[in-house]
Amino acid sequence: MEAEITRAIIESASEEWVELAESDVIVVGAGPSGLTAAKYIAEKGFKTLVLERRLSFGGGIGGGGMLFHKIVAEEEAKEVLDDFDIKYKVRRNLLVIDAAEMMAKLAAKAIDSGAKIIHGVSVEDVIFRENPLAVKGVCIQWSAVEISGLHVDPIFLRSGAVVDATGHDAEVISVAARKIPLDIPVVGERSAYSEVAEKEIVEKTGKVVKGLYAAGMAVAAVHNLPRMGPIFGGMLMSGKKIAEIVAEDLS
Ligand code: 48H
Repeated sequence: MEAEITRAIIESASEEWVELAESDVIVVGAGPSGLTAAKYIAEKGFKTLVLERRLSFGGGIGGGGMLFHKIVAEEEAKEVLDDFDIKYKVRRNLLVIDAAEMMAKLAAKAIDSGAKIIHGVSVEDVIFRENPLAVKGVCIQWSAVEISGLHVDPIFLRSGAVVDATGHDAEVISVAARKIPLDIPVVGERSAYSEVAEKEIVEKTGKVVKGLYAAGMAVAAVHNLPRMGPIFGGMLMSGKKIAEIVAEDLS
């Protein structure tokens, strides 16, 4: 029995990993922007892989506002919330949402739309080509290896598009900006200015270089935009917008 458990797990995981060596789209980060992007991209029929460093979904959602288990969104996010069947209550002109419900439903709908989500994997670099400059995939490592500090070489996953949905540090774009001539200084986000921050992030959501895209707080890091605190509508709308842009570029 024990040997069969091991065979069942390793056989089925390995079969899938062989398939995952190439995807249409790799979304890095299973936070609000990444999960939203994954759902809308996958439901258009693109082979979509989400890589998440942690062993959980939702990125910054679970922490709510300073560990109070609620987050908020503005009116504009209603359409996306409805697409995910996420409930809300209106209070002080804001939509108030349960953090646990949002994490669970974003993940469930992304998976049901066909996106594959793998936990415990970190993206540490990109694959690139020159003339014209383009990102062609990512270099990945088990998060446990990353945390251990052991020197273990990564493996590669190719894709037509890579979406950096890694949050405040824009990890994928930052490493690319250091190592290939992207011509963008990733200077980081600005201090809080909630009235404008979400709108600006959605506006600037888009392509960074051929094959590499920014969604969610990564957009603020790349474009030096203000943060907004625990208000998440902009993250959802940024995820939806990047899905439309990526789908158009890949079609
Ligand atoms: C694999 C990685 C890697 C990597 C990171 O932080 P997130 O929730 O990101 P967003 O942009 O979808 O949402 C931001 C929101 O949570 C937030 O922080 C807000 C609104 N803040 C406003 C404010 O003022 O503070 O999720 C990113 C996910 C996390 O789960 C990371 O573990 C994961 O990406 N991740 N996964 N490889 N290199 N880097």
